[in-house]
Amino acid sequence: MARKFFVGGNWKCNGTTEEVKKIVSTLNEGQVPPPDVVEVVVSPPFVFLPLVKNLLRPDFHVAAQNCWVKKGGAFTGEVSAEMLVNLGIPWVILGHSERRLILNETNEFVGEKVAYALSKGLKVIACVGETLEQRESGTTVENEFQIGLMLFWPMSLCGLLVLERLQLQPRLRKKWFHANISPEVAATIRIIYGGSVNGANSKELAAQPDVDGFLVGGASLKPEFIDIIKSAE
Ligand code: G2H
Repeated sequence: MARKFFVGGNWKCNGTTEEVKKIVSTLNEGQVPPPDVVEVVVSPPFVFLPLVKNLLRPDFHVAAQNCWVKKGGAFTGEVSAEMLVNLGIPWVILGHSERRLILNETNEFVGEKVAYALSKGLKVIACVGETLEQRESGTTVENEFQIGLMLFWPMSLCGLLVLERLQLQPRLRKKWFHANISPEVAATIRIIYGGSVNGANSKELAAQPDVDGFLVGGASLKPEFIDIIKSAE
């Protein structure tokens, strides 16, 4: 059975209240395919989550961009999975390449975060990927799967992000999950692509084998995000 296409908008560390309201207004007015065809999830910075959740059309959903690795407490500056659940935030992005590269989040740390978030009922957009340097040195994305994903297996992974390079796709086809995890996971997991997706390239990217959706950064702040959502059709 065809998997529902997923389009995530990662707003990263951008926006003022007024800008956020404008983006939401554009989204709310957008003519897009119905929810049984495409699942749309936008991810504003933490401070705007309640505002966006309250203003956003009901067929779109919200995601946090991160959460703490375990139960909250004396962890200054962190936001726990329990808090997201308490606010009614259904999704969380974990292991984004910017957090791995800039904040030194490791596979093990990301794996623990994913496991904890799933255990609290959050749906997870788990990000893996590789830089060109890692790729050329043989540190492959499969290693991230093995180290990261095995830590929190069994799980019900709701989305899976592949960053940086579309050339990764042939190595990430569903057969990898079939061989290394289980046929059931291979049948249900969604592989979503991230990295410079925009209104001009989304249609072609969506037609690639085993691309079940996108995580969109910069273009998700612009009206072209509606065109990207439409590429699900
Ligand atoms: C990769 C991606 C999604 P962008 O970071 O987060 O962002 O579409 O801006 O490349």
